[in-house]
Amino acid sequence: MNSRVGHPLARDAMAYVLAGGRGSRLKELTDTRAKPAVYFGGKTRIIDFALSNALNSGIRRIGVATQYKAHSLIRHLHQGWNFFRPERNESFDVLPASQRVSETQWYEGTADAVYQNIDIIESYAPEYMIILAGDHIYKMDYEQMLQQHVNEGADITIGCLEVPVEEAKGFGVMHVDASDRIVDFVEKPANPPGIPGNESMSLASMGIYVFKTKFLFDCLIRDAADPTSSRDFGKDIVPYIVKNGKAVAHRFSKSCVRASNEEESYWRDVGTIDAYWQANIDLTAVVPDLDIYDKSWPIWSYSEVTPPAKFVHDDENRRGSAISSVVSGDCIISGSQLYKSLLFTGVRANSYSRLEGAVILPQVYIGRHARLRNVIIDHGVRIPEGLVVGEDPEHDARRFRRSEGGICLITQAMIDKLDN
Ligand code: ADQ
Ligand code: ADP
Repeated sequence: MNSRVGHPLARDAMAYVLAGGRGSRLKELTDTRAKPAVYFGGKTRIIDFALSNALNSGIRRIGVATQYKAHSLIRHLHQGWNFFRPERNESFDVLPASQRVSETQWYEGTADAVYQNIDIIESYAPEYMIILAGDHIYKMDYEQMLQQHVNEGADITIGCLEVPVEEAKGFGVMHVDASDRIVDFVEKPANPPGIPGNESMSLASMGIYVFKTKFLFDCLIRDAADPTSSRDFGKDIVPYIVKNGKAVAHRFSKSCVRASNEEESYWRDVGTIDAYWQANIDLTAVVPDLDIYDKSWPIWSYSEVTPPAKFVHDDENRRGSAISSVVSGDCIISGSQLYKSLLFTGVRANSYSRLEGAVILPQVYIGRHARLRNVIIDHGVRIPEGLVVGEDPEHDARRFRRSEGGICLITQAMIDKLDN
């Protein structure tokens, strides 16, 4: 199984990123943008992780299927992912649900989002397809998965990881035999089965699938002719192949790209306010589990040219300072203090303000004397002078979106309603 077939398979593969989902548990953060377009980690958006994995794995053909609120996602892809050249056999296609097959039809499910673009994929004649979700944070070498797929002669290879049983309800859950062949698969089971011998954990699908292109097309065409199908990989395509073909599990631990001193294989869904806040704040740790400074596996993104971040000792003798924080370009921290916070591009924080556990999206302005603890502040919000958040939970919950874990999400609409 470890023997490699020698030739890099990534160059014969096309990555197809499903980026149409809303991610409704992120609440107002996905009111105007799709989950894959949500900002993450100071300079990047969530989708950059799957796309960078594809690029770093050697894949040079990429398609991105978009649907829900795709404006800022499409703009980001055009700005940041526009360096693919047809003369080098490279391609990058943004594929909005554009009613190519029928004039009234959006993408029905994830399988339909591929089916409706079969002709575009065919025009590039990739030998393998790797289907990815555009909404997870992880670093993975897909070449390893392609190699396993070919070595095993599988019909489908599914990326999987172990998750606690109580969290497995939101995943496709599988059983494998001793050779990691999948013998059973249930999509989002109410009572997720545990791993034999380790009942507290379940083997969950990461929603990453490798196919030979021809086999995938046959499956999609058969599925499209079935009026009872919901046209979804997890609900329809995968269960069918597990039953009628050879489905193999690929363990994420075999192909995750680890930071040198890290034990854990890092994968996060960041699908809730709490998970999103935590994964961003984790980057302020002394040695974060996710290494965004690793030059061997860079996370590519659109990044505007910015002046450097600046820390100002103001004329009233307040020191602008940041401790254990991540601060992006074009931020000016003037006479205010940051602790364990992550600032995206272009944030202005003014005198006497204190931020702790703050995830601040681009172009936010923070007025004087603000005290903000455990917050996420959306793109472009203007925080009024003296705003205090994170000291009175009930008061916060009346004004802002307060999560179970006590994190306040603040948008401009919420600020506009204050004092009215
Ligand atoms: P879910 O997490 O429910 O399950 P799903 O809603 O199917 O994921 O979305 C998968 C990806 O497709 C997401 O990136 C989403 O943005 C995108 N998407 C959703 N609907 C789309 C559409 N109509 N057009 C284009 N893109 C769309 C899946 C699998 C599970 C697996 C989990 C892992 O079904 O088996 O465990 O992913 O997260
Ligand atoms: P997101 O916050 O996900 O980027 P928005 O569309 O709400 O989504 O982005 C709003 C911000 O993007 C605004 O600050 C605006 O100045 C900027 N913006 C809007 N349209 C464009 C564009 N065509 N090119 C560059 N920046 C833009």
